[in-house]
Amino acid sequence: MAVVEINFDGIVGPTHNYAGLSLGNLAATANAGAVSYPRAAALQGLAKMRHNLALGLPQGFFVPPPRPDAAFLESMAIGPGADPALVAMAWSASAMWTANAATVSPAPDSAHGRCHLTVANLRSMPHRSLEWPHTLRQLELAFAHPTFRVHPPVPHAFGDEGAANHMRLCEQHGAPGVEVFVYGRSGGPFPARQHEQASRAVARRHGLDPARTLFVEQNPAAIAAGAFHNDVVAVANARVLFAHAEAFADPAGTYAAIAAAFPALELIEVPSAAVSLEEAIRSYLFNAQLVSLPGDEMALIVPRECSESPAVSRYLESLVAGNGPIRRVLPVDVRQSMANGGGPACLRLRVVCDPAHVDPRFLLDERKADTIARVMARHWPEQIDPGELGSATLRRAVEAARAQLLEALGLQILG
Ligand code: SUG
Repeated sequence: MAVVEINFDGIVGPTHNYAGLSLGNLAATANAGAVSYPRAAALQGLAKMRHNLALGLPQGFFVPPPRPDAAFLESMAIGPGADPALVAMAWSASAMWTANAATVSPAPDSAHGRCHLTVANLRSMPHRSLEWPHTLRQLELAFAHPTFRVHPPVPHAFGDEGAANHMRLCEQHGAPGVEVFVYGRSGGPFPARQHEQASRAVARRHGLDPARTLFVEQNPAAIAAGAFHNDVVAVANARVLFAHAEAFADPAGTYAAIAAAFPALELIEVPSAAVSLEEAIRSYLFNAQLVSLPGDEMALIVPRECSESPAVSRYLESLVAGNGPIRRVLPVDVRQSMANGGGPACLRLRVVCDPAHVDPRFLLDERKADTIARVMARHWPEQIDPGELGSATLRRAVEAARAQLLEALGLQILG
């Protein structure tokens, strides 16, 4: 079978909640303390996966880690009366945003001829720093075939947030590509989560060709405006880079460097006059899945919130009416995730490989989606008030829910 791009979405865990844990993520901060709807959130995520399947795209998934995180509760001696923020960290369902699970370099880009995955340490946010051990176990299982190489995180001194700060341009997915790593510099009101030295270490580990590897700085003003990851303001697929005019610290220099390494580049830059940086971040226009459909037409899978912004709607109409490479705009409803700052692109990790080399337990088809939906409908809590986090009754319910999912998928080994 040919090499294809597979999107691996994170199944939304049964503890999905709004605890306001991510400084610099404006949606998550605005919704801190709100009641969440884990069942609806999980079904929305699953519907997005089915939408991709219906488009003829291969689809995979990852399962949520055990939450609450017992090792964290114990090592921090979190007991009754503890700071609610600490309790919420242990209960976070943030592993659903698999764009932050790892950085992936497909085999054609690597001197080793293997597909490399480096698990992200996510060290900038305490709740997210708890994700990597389970992610590592899961990736080692899903990608055990010798054509893959799964690496543990880079040292925690250097923050790494995975594929959310990484873009790839190529003629076709299976051809050698140019990989663009986007890092931030600290200094603004919010943390810069991706460190340059982490990106450089990942590129070295993956055996990338320096002539086809770029390191570019994110615009500090974009981080200050709420673009805590590059994928909030830019996305790439095949020959296309779709970016906001204020995404990079040096936009002209960035485009010139990419074009020098990849002359076939088709740049679609959205000017601030058409969509302001604030509107881009509010609507998550760029946190879209830019995908090549069978037949090679390109589609932009955007969150429904885009249609609520007159400026973004106008822009998208003109985009499709023009003669550019993006031929279709397809809205999806992931509102529960969006309220925590996670759009369609945050919910997926792209892996370019031969599907026959992936452990089939992590690949989705309609029948399996029906099974997963049944487990969610039956076992995922309908709603969670953040005040309930820490409750023994809720803990039993969410642990049982996850166990049911693992059993239905034959993945008890991750229990
Ligand atoms: O890391 N939100 C996530 C959203 C991640 C989005 N991912 C990408 N852009 N690729 C984050 O800020 C909020 C959880 C809370 O506050 O309860 C949260 O972790």
